[in-house]
Amino acid sequence: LTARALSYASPSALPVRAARVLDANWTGASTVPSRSLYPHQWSWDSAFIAIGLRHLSPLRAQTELETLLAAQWADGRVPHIVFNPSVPLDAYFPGPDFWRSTTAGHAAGAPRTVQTSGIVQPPVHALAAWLVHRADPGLSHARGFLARLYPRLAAWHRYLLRCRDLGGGGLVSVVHPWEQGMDNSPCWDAPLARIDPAPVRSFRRADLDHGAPEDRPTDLDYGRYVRLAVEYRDVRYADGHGEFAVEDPSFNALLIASEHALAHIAAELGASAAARHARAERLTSALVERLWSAESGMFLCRDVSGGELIPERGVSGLVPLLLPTLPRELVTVLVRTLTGPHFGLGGATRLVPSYDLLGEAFDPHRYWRGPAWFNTGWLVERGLRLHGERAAADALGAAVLELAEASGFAEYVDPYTGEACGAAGFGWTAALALDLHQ
Ligand code: 9YW
Repeated sequence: LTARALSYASPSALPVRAARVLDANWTGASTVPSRSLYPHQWSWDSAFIAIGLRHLSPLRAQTELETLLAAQWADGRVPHIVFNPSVPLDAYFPGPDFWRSTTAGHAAGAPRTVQTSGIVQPPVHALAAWLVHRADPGLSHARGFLARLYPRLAAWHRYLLRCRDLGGGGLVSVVHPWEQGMDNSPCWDAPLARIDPAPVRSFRRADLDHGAPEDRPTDLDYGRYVRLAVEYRDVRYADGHGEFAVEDPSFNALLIASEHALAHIAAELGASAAARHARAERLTSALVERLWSAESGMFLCRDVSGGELIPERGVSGLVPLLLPTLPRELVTVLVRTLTGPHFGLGGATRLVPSYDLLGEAFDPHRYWRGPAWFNTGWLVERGLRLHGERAAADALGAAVLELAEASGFAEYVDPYTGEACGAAGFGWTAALALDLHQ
């Protein structure tokens, strides 16, 4: 073999290996999070994936977001899953036969030609669209990328702000743990405890065909996820009727970051950015007013039905670090919490754990109850860098790169040992490592 063929046969460079994962997960118009566990298009995965893909192919990155937004509902919601019709129905639960978007979602304006879920995921899309545009402004202008996406992104934010302010304090609520994206975080335990679980025998968990049961949410969790989703579907996805409503710091912080990005997009298109920056400011104030806990040294979730802050420290409460106008004293406290005993960054851990190392529910392997995830690592790295915490940002960025590659681009890792957990060849792990490598 020639040296070139050899290096091709066993590439060790991170960009090559990350590109291979993204190529293997590419379906022609979008990228799956995982070929085995998640064989459709997921909303916030696609945003993170586009952020990495822009370094590999700006065209594919634009297409990724366009495909997702083509499945937007007329009421503005961007569904959390866009189903691939060529994937067998039993490959993922709950599938299109469960969500029934084209019938149950009719009144809310679900698209007719593609099947989707009826819930949403965090609004990272405008931020992703702006970063994708900047990777190749020439191509973006030539294809009218921002001009076509802007009205859809604006409608998406409008849906959240008009239909999802269930607490009445100006923030957006999620109505299902899957919406916030950290499915079985201990932050949901109290509000979920009020939900009567659907019987275990009424559904089949396809996720257990691919994931170890001890790494996944429990059957009881799933029973409650199913109950909440069925109830939302049965009111035809009308908002304001459900038993579960939580204001989450990460979901709202991502909306604010995306609102700032939308302001940049508006300016690029020749429109005024002022109203959007002002709205982002108002949202930042509401976030601080409603979700900051001085006692916990971080943001917490608010249980809207119960009216209380939920006294659990999840990584979600650190994500607002990425907000440009967060008061400096809060930044200082957040960095102290991040590097202190609850998250251990730079000491016991190198990648941010998803939950309090000292929390009663901590489990280093069970999904969002302790393991470290690469998307939250990327978000916190961005926040640290934005606020001038350069050494901590450099160390976290280096850990993302090293652990992503060493784990085979795992879905998530043990926060102490870096041991790979969940699916291998995970889309956003590869994409965000590629982004930080640049
Ligand atoms: C599910 C696809 C999704 C992610 C979520 C993660 C998990 C389970 O997988 O959700 O069945 O949707 O918690 O954040 O978007 O990667």
